[in-house]
Amino acid sequence: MSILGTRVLRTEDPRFLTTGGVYTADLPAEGACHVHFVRSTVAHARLLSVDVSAALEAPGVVAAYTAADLDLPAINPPMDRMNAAMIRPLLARDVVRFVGEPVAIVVTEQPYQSEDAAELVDVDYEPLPAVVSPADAAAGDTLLFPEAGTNVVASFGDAAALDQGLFDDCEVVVSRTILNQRVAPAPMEVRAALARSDPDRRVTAWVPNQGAQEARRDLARMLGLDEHQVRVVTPDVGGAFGAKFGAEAEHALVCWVARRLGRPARWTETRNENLLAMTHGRAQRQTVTIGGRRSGEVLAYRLEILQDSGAYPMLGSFLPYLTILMAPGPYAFARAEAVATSVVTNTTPVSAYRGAGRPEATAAVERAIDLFAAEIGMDPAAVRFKNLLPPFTSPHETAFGAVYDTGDYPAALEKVLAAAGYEGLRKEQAALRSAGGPVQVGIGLSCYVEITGGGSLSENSTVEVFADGTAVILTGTSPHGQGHETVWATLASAELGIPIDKITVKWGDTDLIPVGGGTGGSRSLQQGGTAVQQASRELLDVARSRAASALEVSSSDLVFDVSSSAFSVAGDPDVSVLLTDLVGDERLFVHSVFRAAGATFPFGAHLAVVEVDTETGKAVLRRVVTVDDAGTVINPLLAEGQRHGGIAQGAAQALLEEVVYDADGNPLTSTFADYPFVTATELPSFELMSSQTPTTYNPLGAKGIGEASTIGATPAVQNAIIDAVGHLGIRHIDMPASPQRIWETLRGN
Ligand code: MCN
Repeated sequence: MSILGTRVLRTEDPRFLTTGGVYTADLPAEGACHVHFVRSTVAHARLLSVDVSAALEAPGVVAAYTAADLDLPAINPPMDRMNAAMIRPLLARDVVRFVGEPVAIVVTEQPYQSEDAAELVDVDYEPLPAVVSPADAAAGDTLLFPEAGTNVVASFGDAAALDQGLFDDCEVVVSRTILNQRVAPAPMEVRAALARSDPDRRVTAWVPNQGAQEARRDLARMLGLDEHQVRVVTPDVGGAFGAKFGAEAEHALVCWVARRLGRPARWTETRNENLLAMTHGRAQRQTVTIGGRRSGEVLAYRLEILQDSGAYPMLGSFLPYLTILMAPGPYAFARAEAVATSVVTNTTPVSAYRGAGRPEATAAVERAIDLFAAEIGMDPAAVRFKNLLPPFTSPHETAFGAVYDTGDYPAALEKVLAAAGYEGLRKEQAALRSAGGPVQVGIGLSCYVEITGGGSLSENSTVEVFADGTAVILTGTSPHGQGHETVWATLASAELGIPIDKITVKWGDTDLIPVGGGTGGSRSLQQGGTAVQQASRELLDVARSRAASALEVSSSDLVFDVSSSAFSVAGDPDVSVLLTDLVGDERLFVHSVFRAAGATFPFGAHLAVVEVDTETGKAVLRRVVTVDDAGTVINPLLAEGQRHGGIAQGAAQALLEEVVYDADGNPLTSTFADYPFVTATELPSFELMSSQTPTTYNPLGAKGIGEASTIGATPAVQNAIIDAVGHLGIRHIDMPASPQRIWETLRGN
């Protein structure tokens, strides 16, 4: 029996649970100096002067720099479609645009000396009006980049061309503006870098990231170097959630300091800096309009998005593109439209965060469906069944150009409803409502389809077998909690018969693996894992011809037995040769590139049960029942782990997480005392249903699971909270549905 599809234990865990990982901050670096960033304390201001002279006299200070010392160009927006005038100097020059933006560097011998020295840096700000809300940014009264002539980074779709008659034949139309709030990725490991300038002026940078090759590209671009002059090495990474893709200004500046001083330089930010200056996620204001018949058919849907990009265009400005791509979700709406505008504001830049654009699409349409159901007085499950696309096995193209590969959306919802005992839950709710007690129960649903592996469709892998019975896999993906070491070894073992514990997986060193797409968009298994399987199979082909020579038979007469990892002559098992014995003077390895036929579209349904205390506003999550169909599952243990983490993160957005600024752009959530994240005590055990609808786009049949549950959980939990108080006339509560917000809504504030 194949080990694929079995619950192979994570081979990573013994090390993490005993000696612990080796993170960037743990790496030894003799003679390293410490980089500290002096960050703007004002959201929007003219920088009149930055004076580091007093800091230079402080104990242990090696150097201090301002923008005037830098010989590096400003960073251009990452995509052509973004406003090209919105450039970012690596250290603020002339203007600061968010609290936390680096304005100076202080370099010290010891880390503890840097904060005292940084206090002595004298920055003279002339405050400018801060633009905090995206609506104000869109109004354009104050411009962050006057030279750009607008605060708009990019637009998607033509708002002026929206169909005025879209809802004409609808019996019922509901419209609402809802918030998909700004959240902080908050990985356990904060950002860090260690850089060394090599004698040949190459720079080696150790950076926690999601893909060394992308980080190298970013560093080379920011440092004005060719890629071959930069080597990136990825140590253990303590969580990333999309926010460690590539490299940021701070990473490049650490490299610059190392080159400038000719000695290693290192930086590890504080948690406060991380919450201030690591990119944030989500941050969309959405207006949904939905219309249809009183019998439950939705005829038309419109989504209008205002995306807060933060102070500088990054991937966040592009996320509405993905939100629009997935706007109608799993539904067969007759007509749908979506448009978006991304604007800059005086806040921390926004980039990818688990799901990156797709959770926002699901949140919008799932709220819209519930608003419509409430308006026509129909059960939200029944409305969903009326509008879900029927099952399909050959690709289905949507009006927005997404090509859904395979899916059975009604089956996912049916399974979840049955497992949760939906009818019983509704009866319990009715009983509680008629009893009129303070604690009410709500049942929230969400159906979703999302896109994974949508960027580069290719990934490479090298598999090499050694005479001592071991093997090494090189991969272009870059795990940071997903368990690739386990699964990539499992995939090779299933082909080659070499035990998993004899297989080493390597990634994240650009000298060793110059090409790779990294880990993001839940692409790794379907592209990187398939590349490992493909390379292993090709290696067996090479080995087969060597075995044929060794045994003096024709290749076609040979069979490979995985359980013994040996070739033998068909019908004569005694004439055999071990795979590892075929390594001679010539190495036995294969480098292979797999190219997927397309992006894949995982789907599912989530049901959440929430209790809301109508006197205090406190919501308690009681149950989460989900189907998350990611095609063929290679390791159910790991896939379930991803679902657990995803549900927790998704529920946290609905319940409590939010980055908040005051009207002047001062962050109010820059410590973990103010920024709440979810812990096990707030979460029930999750009820995970199994469902596997293979894709035809890769030989494994696998789709991505890394983000799916985050996408499904948020609207299910939000809908459950609103459902708990729906009988009191409440149709919507923005996220996070904190006790205060629920309490205020109940009191009509
Ligand atoms: N898997 C499987 N069968 C499937 C799909 C996946 O067995 N059909 C397994 C894979 O072998 C892998 C894991 O599940 O071990 C996740 O695989 P995949 O869905 O391919 O996702 P990636 O490995 O590409 O992970 C990326 C995804 C993203 S985009 C974010 S954001 C995210 C996430 O993973 N950030 C994480 N999960 C995270 N988990 C941790 N612990 N930390 C993060 O920062």
